Parts: sequence; structure tokens; C-alpha cells
Amino acid sequence: MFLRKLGMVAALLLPASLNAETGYDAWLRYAPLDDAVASQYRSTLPPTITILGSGPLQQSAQQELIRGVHGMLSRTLRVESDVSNEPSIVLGTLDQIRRRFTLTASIPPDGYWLKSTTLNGARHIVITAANDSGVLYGSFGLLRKVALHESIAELDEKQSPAVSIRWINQWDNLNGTIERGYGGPSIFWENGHVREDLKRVNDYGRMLASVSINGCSINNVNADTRVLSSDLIPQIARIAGAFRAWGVKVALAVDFGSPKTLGGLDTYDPLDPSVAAWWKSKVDEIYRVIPDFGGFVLKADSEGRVGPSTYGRTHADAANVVARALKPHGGVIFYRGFVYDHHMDWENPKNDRARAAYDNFRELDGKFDDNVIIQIKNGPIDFQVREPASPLFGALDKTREAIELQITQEYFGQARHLVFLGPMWKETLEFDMRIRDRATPVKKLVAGFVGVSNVGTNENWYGNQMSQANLYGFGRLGWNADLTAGRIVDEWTRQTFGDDPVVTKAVVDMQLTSWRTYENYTGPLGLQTLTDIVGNHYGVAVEASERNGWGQWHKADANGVGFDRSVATGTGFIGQYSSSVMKVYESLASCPDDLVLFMHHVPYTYKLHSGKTAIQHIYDSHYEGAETVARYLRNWKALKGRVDDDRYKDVLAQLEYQAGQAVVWRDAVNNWFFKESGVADTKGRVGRHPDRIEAEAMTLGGYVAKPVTPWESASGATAIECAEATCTASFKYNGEPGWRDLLVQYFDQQDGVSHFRIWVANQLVDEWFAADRLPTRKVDSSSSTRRTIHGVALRKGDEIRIEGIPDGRETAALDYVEIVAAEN
Ligand code: GCW
Repeated sequence: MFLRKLGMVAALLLPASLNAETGYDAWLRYAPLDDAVASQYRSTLPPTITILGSGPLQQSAQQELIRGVHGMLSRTLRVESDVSNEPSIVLGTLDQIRRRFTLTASIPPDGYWLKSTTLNGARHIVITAANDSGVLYGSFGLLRKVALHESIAELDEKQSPAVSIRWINQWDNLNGTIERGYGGPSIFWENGHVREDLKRVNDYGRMLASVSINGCSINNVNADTRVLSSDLIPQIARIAGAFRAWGVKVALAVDFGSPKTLGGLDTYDPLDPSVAAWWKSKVDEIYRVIPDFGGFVLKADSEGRVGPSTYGRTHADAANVVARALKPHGGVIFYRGFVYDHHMDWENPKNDRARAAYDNFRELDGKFDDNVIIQIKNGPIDFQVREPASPLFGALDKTREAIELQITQEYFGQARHLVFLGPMWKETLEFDMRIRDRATPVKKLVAGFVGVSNVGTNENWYGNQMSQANLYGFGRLGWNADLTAGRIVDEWTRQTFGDDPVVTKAVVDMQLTSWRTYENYTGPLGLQTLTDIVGNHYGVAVEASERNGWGQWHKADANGVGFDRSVATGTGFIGQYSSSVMKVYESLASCPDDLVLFMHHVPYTYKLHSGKTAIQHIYDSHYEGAETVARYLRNWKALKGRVDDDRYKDVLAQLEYQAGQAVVWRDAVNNWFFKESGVADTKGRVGRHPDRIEAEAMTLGGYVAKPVTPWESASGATAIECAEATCTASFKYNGEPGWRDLLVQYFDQQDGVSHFRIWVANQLVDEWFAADRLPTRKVDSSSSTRRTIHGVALRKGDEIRIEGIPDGRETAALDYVEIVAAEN
């Protein structure tokens, strides 16, 4: 058995063959186009390529075009050192282009112009821009057009980004772990230093540049003071070097206590001249080694981080002291608006974490230097499944602000659930804050986009092929927030999976509906995610947010549910919006259903605009959500043979898991609300599972029934666990004869690989190892997982016997078996 396990591990470690689609190249695969399409491009595309500049960005652009054209069209562009009488793709800044062509235009920084033009009888494609970054983005833009089969025959296309700052934050720790990273260890750091091999940093830079991202902070905002140590700065310069060819500036998250903890001063008071001098000399030191350094990100006075409050100073004092050190070098500081008290008294009905960002920053508007950018999370709480737009977006008139979006799916099923966040981000970006009663969508208020990405060394970067769409979507929206989520996901899908319309349709449908689906089976109506907020933020734990200081309260009890944030009777949070927005949220008559429990406390029987009661909506949405994931799985199976095998299997396994996990969520949340509210499901599903045989009701050999915490994480609040070498659980099938699927709900913790075997009428029908690495050591909703045994011929009276062999600290725990008609 040991050998078998070893074999499994060896199989996992086998190097992927060269042509295998691992997901590493993401949307930059440049897979060969169909012959018919390719031949059209071959006839319009010039055979040569020329760059007029000599810097690294134009060289990257040239290499990328050669690579892309080679991949998609099987043609190798010939490099020429100057424009000749032969048709060519010509790359250069406007200044460089003007020396050869009579082309003029005014193009904002980073924007580009793709232009077909004739010179001395030869037809050229010119890619020009105000700066080299624009030339690079234009080159990616041209390749994207080819990948999407758009015409490049008569080009005259100008594009420019809506905002100049498009940054990524990585929450990597210097020891190589990543806070809220689900795609393996850091590509930047290991054991307290920068990794030797930075190939992946280069490749990440390429991905980022392809969607016009121009900065990346490379360490956790819960910053390790040592990141600014003189030892590390030259190492960080190597990362800057790897990014440089892609126009991605390196940046750092800093600890506000650094002047003291690292610099040896006895203070970090922002108004102390020695502190200002320390920041200045530290920043000067960085720029000596990294002349194009981007700047800093600062999380202060939040979640245990030190900040200006230690000295009774303001956030403006703190931001400005650092900003002034960066200013002469052109650097910026992103000061995070994510400031709140996580020790709030939950008994006080006026306390409200949602108020915090506005309350902390509103008064400081106008006090920040011009190279300070306040970095504001999309919602007022913390990347929950649905939140209103943060009111702080509308409250800063004289201060630059950036929107912080979370690409890593911390509260969205991490690497294990498919959730495309584009539609959610779009809702925030389009949300009209009605400042001075004029149309003011959030997208017009922000000067920058920051995405918390957290890629790791996993072959596909995020640990989930589909999650790459979130990085792609983030970048595209940072360039053009007017793009629809549909357009973005269509682009992503076709570049990522090829141009089979059947595949595109299925993937686009999944991606576009996945946020709503996830919301449906987690926390709908503005309840927030309902995950274990004091633990892994992954599995369900409805009460984890209550009775503590973290302030993610949903206030569900026997009488009602929701957080009264109204001005009239609640915390007054709604009053932080402009009066027209306030009016909409303040009144139950106009508050949208999707946010009703975020804004108000209502009885369970409260009637929504949809006509349903709140409680029935909770029940229904959970069934709907789980059913939709089951549909995704069926739709994906229909793509077999249309998607390359490796990624097909990857996504299949991911969706199979998600479909099971959505049922765990459905049952946990519904059972919890059923117990709490005492209101029955009008459709009679909640708490009734006629096809389910609870493990604790089986005949047990060695297995012991144990309560599970929180109770809603297991069916019947109980699991069976094995404390011996081998245990068995058996029961008799009493249903009609026929083909059946057996769904075995078991628990797969992190620290062990249990072995399960299952017999039907003494015939071994399946066996498997619980070898996954789900984010928990406990028997709970995070480890609860499902094995489906398809198509077993069952007869009345058959004995079904499961054998569990524990391993390490894993107890081969079982929750239930459900027997359903076999799927076709
Ligand atoms: O959502 C919370 C995360 C923390 C994170 C914090 C933040 C880096 O759970 O892990 O800390 O937000 O954004 O600062």
C-alpha cells in the first residue's frame, strides 16, 4: 500500500511533456490558427519587423511579435534594422516614427496607435506610441487582434488607458509563503532572500505587460521590516531587472515602524525630523540601485500593524512623510484605506466596521501630498461575496484614489471554485455615486487600479486554470473600465482555449454566471460570505463572524437577519453616501434585494421585491447555486475532446470538487437558517434528505460517531471517525433495483492520506485515497468532500460496506452516503 501511495506521488511529479497545455502560458499561448484564418493573415502581414528604438521594451515588443506570429501563423518575421522598401511591422515612439513617416497624432502616455500606412509603395503596419510602454502594449494589442481573428488589413486604431496607475500587489512573505495565495510558494522569495532563478518573474512580467499592468509590489502588506534592509535591496534590484523589459516597476510594501525597528531610531513618529530623514535616506538608497523603483504600499493602523496613531498623528502625516522621500525620484505611495478596529464591541449596535474607511479618511481630504494615493477596497468591509461600493470613493475630492480589487480568491473558494470576478468588479466600477447629483460612476473617480494577485510557483500560477481570467479581467478593466465583463471573458476564453465556438460558449457561460452562482450557495442578499472569517476564509461557518470584534457581523438570530446600517435606526453607514444613493439604500422600499441584509435587519418572513420571503430566498438560492455548479460540470464534460486533455482533466476535477462543495455549503447554510428561524422551506427540501444514509446510522466496526464543529458543517451535525488501523461502516440498500450513483461524503484533512474502499454485495466497486490538501486539519466543512461512484447496479437488500484506513492525523472520517439515480 505504501508503494501504491508512492506511485501516486511519483505520477504527480512526472514532468509534463513539452507540448502539454499546463496553463503556464495563460492567454499568451499563441496556438496555431485554423489554416483558413491563418492564410488570410499571412497574406496581409508584412514579412519583416523593425524597431526604431533600442530600449528593452521595444526589444520585448519585437520578440513578442515574432513569437506570436510564429505560434499562430507559423511564420518567422525577419528582423530588419531599418525601414526599407519592403513591407514591415514598424515599432517606435511617435518621435522615432515621425523621422520615417508622415504620421502625427497626439497619444497619451502608455496609449498606442496601430496604423496601416504606405511608404515608397510598401505597405507597413506601424505600432507607435508616446512612450516605449505604449509600443509594447500596442504590440500585444496587435497580437490579440490576430488571436481574436479581427481584421488587421486597414488598421487605424488608437487606444489609451483610462488610468495611469495599474498595479499588482503580491502578499508574499520573505520566507516564500504567500498570505492568501493559493497557487503555491512565492515566485520572488524563499528563505528570507530573493530566489536565485527569476525566470518566472520574467514570465509574470510578460503576462502583466500583456494587459498593461505597470507596477508590482512584491511583498505582503503585512510587511516584514527587513524588506528595506540594505542586504535585500540589491536582491530586489534583480527582480526589478527581470520586470524591467516588460515595463513593470517594482514596488515594496513597508512597515511604518521601520525607522525604529530597522533604522534603530527610538521613534517612528512621522513628524519627527529624524524619522523624515530616515525615510529620505532609505528611499535614496533604493533609487541608487533601482532608478525606476515604483514606490511603496503602506498598511498602517490596521489589523495589528503599527501606524501614526501611536503618536496621535494622522494618516496624512504618515503618508506625507514617506511621500516626501519618494517625491524627488518620481515615486508614489499607496496608503491603504483599509483601516479599522478589529476589537470592536459587538454588543454596541452603533459600532460598524463598514463605516471605518470613510470615518478615518474623509476629514483628511486635501491634506495628502500629490504623490499619495489612497488605496480603497471595492467594498467597505473586505472582499466579501457582495458589498456595496465603498462610500469613500465618493468622499475624497482633493485626494488621488485607487480601487483595490482582489484577484486571488480569498473569499471566493480560493483555487478550488470557479468564480470570475469581472461582473462583480464591473458593478462597483459602474456604480453611480451621484456626487453633487451628477453621474459619477466609481470608474470616473479612481486614478488607479490595484489588484491583489498572489500568483505562485504552481504551473498554472493560481492553482486553478479558470482563475487566470481574473488577472486578465483586472488588467483589461484597468485599461478600459468600459469593457463589458462579457467581452473580457470572451477574449480570455478564445485566447486561452482556442476558437471552438462550442468551447467558448460553455466557458463564457460558466465564467459569467459564476459569481452569482457562488453568491447563491454562500451568502446571498448581502449577508457577506458566511465563511470561517476567523480561520481559513474557505469553508462555511455561519456564526464565525458573530460575537467577536472583527465586525463582519450579519446579526442573524431567532427573530431576524441583517445589519441595520440605516441612518434612521442603525449605524448611520448609509449616510456616508450622497443623498440620492442614501435615499435608495435607506428605505426598504427601494433597497435592492441583493444588498438588503447588508443594509437592514428584517424578519425572516420579510417580503423581498422578488416576492419571496428573505428566508425562502436563502433556501432557494442555495439549491439553485448547487444545481448550477452541477450543470457546469455536465457542460464541461460535453467538451471532452474539444479541449486539450491536460486542462480538460484539470478543470473536470476542479468542477467535480466544486459541485460537491456547493452541496456542503447549501446544506450547511440552509440547515443553520432553518434551525435559527424555525421557518420551514416551502419546497420541503431543507433538513430532508430521503436518499441519504448518515454515517452515524450505519453499522460501525471501529468507527466512532463524533459531533462536528461548527455543527452545520456535517450532515446531522455528526461524522464518524476511525481511531484504529482499519474501520468499517455498512448499511443495507432498501430502494428499488437499478443503476445508481453512490455519493460518498467524506473528510480529507491536510495531514494524512486516508484510504477508502467500498464494496457492494461483497464486490469491491471503488477505492481511493484522501490525498488532497484542503486548507484544514479539522473534520469540518473545509475538509468535507465527495467521491462519486458512477453506475452501480444495486438490488434491494445489498450490503454496502465502506472500509476506512486512517493515516497520520487523518481519521478516514465519513459524513454520509447518498444514493441517487445514475447520471446518464
Ligand atoms: O482580508 C484581509 C485578509 C488579510 C489581509 C487583509 C488586508 C494582508 O484576510 O490576510 O492582510 O485583508 O487586506 O490587509
